[in-house]
Amino acid sequence: MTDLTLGQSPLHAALDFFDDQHPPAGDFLRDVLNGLAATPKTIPPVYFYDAAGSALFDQITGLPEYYVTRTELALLDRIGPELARLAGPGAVVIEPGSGSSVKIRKLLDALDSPAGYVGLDISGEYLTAACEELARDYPDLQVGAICADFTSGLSLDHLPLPQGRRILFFPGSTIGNFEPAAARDLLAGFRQGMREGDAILIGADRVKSPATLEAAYDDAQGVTAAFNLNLVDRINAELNGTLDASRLKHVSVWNADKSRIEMHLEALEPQQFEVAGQVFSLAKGERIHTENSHKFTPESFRALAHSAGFDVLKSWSDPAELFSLHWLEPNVKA
Ligand code: AVI
Repeated sequence: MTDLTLGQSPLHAALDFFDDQHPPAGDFLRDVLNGLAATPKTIPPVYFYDAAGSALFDQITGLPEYYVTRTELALLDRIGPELARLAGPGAVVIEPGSGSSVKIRKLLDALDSPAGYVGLDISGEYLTAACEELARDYPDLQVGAICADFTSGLSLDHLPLPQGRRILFFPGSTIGNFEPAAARDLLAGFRQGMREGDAILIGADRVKSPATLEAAYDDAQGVTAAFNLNLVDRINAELNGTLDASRLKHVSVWNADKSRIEMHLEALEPQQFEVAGQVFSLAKGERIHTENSHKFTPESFRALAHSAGFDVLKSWSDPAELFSLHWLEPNVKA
């Protein structure tokens, strides 16, 4: 293994390299205090994913109303041979925000003798565990891990990667959780780390009936509500908060103007609460905005890709046109 951090990090025997870029930890306290002082009140969705929130998100991916994950998985199965042809032999897959091991395995299994896999995530512990498991299961694959914040761009040039074509894999419609300008900046940041001939395989959820969308984000079993309300538990536990989850309700609404599902926590009655000694109040019906999940048409997605310097070479959808995967390649070289 090449330990690019020269001894600052634990050794990960199964990996070919571990590049710890020491991403700055998000400042939960600062972001919550600023967000609650703003109008409307807001908390960034990145804070959903503590251990309890990540477990709830895993449950969401299996819910009958949440068509996103199963549709994308079925699509990956269907288009596997085409992906193998597009990527060619010996590709190196790079996964920013490395997530579901089921999806990455489907992709690796579909490709023609992939040469490498690099997972990139802000949480080093989770990342290295997932990459090590992959390295053990795919002994012919060179596997590396980068502990970094992928929203600050990709820097890959210093890494001992195999020669093949690089394919960035960004599934799940995570792109939809970014505001349009941030989504463009994110893709443009990816593009800077790419060479001619490299590609992105990206999942993007589609615009569909508001009823289907709202149900996907407000399921009958209340798992998405628990996921949203878990933020309250996290604030109370970690930031000395006094929010009362029983006086808040989970709301999911389709915002047609912005083409996005929004999740909010809505006050059932007027209330005051503290976070880290600061007092806040909510009027009855007032909301704390906790997440945006943008949905795309083929045209709006193509416009986003173009604005970040990519051409959409190929797009695939399931028969019901719920979800799409797109193959992007950098257009004119900078
Ligand atoms: C992670 N992300 C793509 C999910 C989504 O669909 O926007 C997060 C989520 N929020 C509620 N349900 C799922």
